[in-house]
Amino acid sequence: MITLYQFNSCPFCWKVKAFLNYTKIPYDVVEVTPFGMKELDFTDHKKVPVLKDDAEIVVESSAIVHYLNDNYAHLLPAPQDDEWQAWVDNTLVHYLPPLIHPNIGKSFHNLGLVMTGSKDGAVKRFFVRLVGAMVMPRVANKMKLKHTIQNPAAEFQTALAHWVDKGLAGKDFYAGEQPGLVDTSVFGVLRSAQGMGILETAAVTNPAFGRWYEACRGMMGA
Ligand SMILES: N[C@@H](CCC(=O)N[C@@H](CS)C(=O)NCC(=O)O)C(=O)O
Repeated sequence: MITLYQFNSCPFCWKVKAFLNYTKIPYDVVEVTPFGMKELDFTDHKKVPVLKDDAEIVVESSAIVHYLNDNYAHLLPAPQDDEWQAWVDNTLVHYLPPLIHPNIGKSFHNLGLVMTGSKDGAVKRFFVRLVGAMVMPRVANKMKLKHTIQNPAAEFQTALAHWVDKGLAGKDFYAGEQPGLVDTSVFGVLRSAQGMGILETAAVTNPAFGRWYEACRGMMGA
């Protein structure tokens, strides 16, 4: 049985979930406590996602997706898959923290959205949300400096336009008529921001992006 150890707020975890959902591989989810990560006591890797497949432990989202594809799904690779996967991990994902956590108030609000389905008790949920809202705007600021992001909203729109123009390039999906690995990765990281107004704004500004996103959403889960 496959178990995914994750944070519901984590874009890399959503990348794996989008792949699992699209390829209909059954899996369980364990929500990891951000402080202490005691659920990951079985591994020295203290980042999510972590995948357990019976005795096999796989870490790092891209390695997990490749493991799942090689062992279960067998989606065919498309040209330049690796370049786009690298763009997702090294460029696209960096815009999300500054957009989701620009300040404590917005961060608190958005963390509430991602924790809606949490099975944790109310006290733990509130504590995780409060501490998260105090920590995440600082993390987001560091990310802006590290990746020289000056205007996250505008640069995010530019990144999505790049995806639509050069990635989709007039096709329904990157892989053609059906989604492939890259579609699940792009959709997955973006899915972590669903319901926060960011993607909804992007879909109005860039309708081709909106159509692709909604099509993926229907096939890759909630
Ligand atoms: N390169 C890793 C990145 C994973 C990552 O940064 N996960 C974050 C959550 S989004 C994490 O676990 N942070 C906890 C920490 O650094 O203590 C991957 O693709 O899996």
